[in-house]
Amino acid sequence: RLKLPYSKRVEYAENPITKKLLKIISDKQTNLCLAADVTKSADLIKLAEQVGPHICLLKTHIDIVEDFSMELLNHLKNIAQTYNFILFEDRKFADIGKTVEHQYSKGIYKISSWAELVTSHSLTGKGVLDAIKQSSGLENRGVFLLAQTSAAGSLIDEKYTKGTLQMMSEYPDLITGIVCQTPLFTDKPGMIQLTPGVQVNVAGDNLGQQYNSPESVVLERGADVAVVGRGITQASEPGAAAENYKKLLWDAYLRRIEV
Ligand code: UP6
Repeated sequence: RLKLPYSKRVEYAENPITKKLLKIISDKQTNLCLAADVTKSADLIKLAEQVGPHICLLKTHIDIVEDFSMELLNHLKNIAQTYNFILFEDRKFADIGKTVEHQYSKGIYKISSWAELVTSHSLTGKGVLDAIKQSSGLENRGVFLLAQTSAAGSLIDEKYTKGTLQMMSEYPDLITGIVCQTPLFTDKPGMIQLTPGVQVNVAGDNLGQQYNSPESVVLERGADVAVVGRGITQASEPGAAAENYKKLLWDAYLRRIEV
């Protein structure tokens, strides 16, 4: 996985959104995912417009938006189409299958209706994946499973991480990839490693977040797509900051496949 260009990995992917994502990454030459963690609809729309040209994924926590409406999602869908990126809800499902089925498709957010990608914990086992699979149909939805976290003092241990990778292997048609911090599955070019906790010149925050540089996550830690939040959202010019992260991450990727 680590030495293959994104474009060559499309054929290994079994999930359609993984294929779509790999194509977007190659076409736009960006392996940057924005963590669009803002709490007002207008700010989210503005951010998506500024950063859209530079990202492959726009990751939301839709439940932090104070003035949420379906109108917001129509805006985001349009922007995603204009700039060719994928909407990705970082819901981190962690309940029994039946409850996840409801959380995925019902309630005010109706996540399955607009997010082509979601995150899920592996904590409660396969029922979660069966629930998502049942409600979405296989054609156009993908899941990132969380196998490690960037948070300090996390209770996730090696056994949990291994078990998560086992789940990934059992659902190759549904799983787009794994959220993790180290290169865990180098033998699977059809799976994407998504790595959050990325910022330049900052080590962490006061709530346990731990950051690594763009170069280190791609070259040492095996990231295929890097998640950057506050490094972009809190910059004076988010568009310019995103462009800078895009360049740093893409250069690191070029070095990785060439070495
Ligand atoms: N995220 C992490 N670490 C994980 C999993 N997910 O930081 O292990 C998510 C957070 C946030 C984003 O929920 O949306 O990635 C990181 O944002 P930041 O760059 O502002 O710290």
